[in-house]
Amino acid sequence: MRLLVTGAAGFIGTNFVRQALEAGGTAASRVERLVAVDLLTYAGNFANLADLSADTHFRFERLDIAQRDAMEGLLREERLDTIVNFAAESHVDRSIADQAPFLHTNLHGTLALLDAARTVGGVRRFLQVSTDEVYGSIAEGRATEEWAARPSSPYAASKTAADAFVLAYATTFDVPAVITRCSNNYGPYQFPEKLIPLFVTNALDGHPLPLYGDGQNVRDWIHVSDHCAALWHVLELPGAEGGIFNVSAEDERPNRAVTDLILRLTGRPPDLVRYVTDRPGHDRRYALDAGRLRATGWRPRHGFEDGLAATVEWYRAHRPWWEGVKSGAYREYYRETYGARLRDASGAPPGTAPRS
Ligand code: TDX
Repeated sequence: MRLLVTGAAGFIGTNFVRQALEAGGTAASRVERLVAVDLLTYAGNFANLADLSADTHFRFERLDIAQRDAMEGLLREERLDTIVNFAAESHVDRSIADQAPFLHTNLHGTLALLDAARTVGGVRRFLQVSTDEVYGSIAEGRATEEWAARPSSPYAASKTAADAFVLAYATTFDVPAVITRCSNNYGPYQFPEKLIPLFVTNALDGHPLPLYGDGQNVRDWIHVSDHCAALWHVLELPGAEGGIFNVSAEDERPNRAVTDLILRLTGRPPDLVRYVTDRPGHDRRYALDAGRLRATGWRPRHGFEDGLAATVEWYRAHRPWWEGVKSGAYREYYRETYGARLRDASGAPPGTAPRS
């Protein structure tokens, strides 16, 4: 494969690239060339990939995927035959504060990349990395790929719109595109604005854990390395063009239960938990049916408890990484998102008596 990986310095992109190029990595033998692109906005971090620079298979370019001509040039120059599009603004809370970057990267960026692929030709597979959020909140059962999209947040709407264009380009222009929709990821290199890395790093520092609403919203968790293995699997699946594949370990948990595990793994007391004002439009539950992908032979390898314990250990061992990330503009973001909410917070869920 001669790969273009966009959003390569973000959380999932980093794990995917490292799986490809690390010695003994699951995909190393399949990769002839890997061109990594990232705009290095707040959540992208070149340090995640810096040690790979000596690898002759690897090239890094700081670029915006919405620059269609630059993308076309790269595809031509490097004769790339496979595209994996991770590049995205991905945090729901940020999309509520300002949807403009989400429209730019998630929709216009994906469209630019699709159009570059169509123009150049020679691309054997275009993999769009999408999300379970396109299905919206799921009251009962597990969403299959046949379910209609019902996005709740501006983030989810931008990913849904991008999925629609991917399918349109597959149908109208024969771009050999595939969409994967994954459940919530956790693991190394995740930016500490998402639930797990935020709570793990706050707990390690003895800082409060701001739990939204009643803490009973449910998410379906998968270790990032299982997600990445699923992507390699789908890249090589014959006849997958035009298809959609849910990716999930089908392991759902209420947020409070995840929080309690984090407290146990970090040895912190329950009174670190603060119930704060809920996220507007907060989806109650995500749950995916990954039967279609499992039927092709893919299986997740990490159980949640073990995967989370390893993740906590990773954050414990990589304090300089997350302390760097949590400085500067992050502090401003944290103050704006949590400052007032934490001042008004309670140690007990809304509508119940405080614990002490
Ligand atoms: O401070 C917090 N407190 C809290 O209670 C944060 C950041 C989150 N939460 C809750 C909200 C959700 O119910 O935890 C749950 C997980 O939240 P996020 O980590 O923000 O993820 P979520 O909104 O579920 O979306 C995630 O999964 C789908 C990713 O952020 C998306 O990028 C992905 O597409």
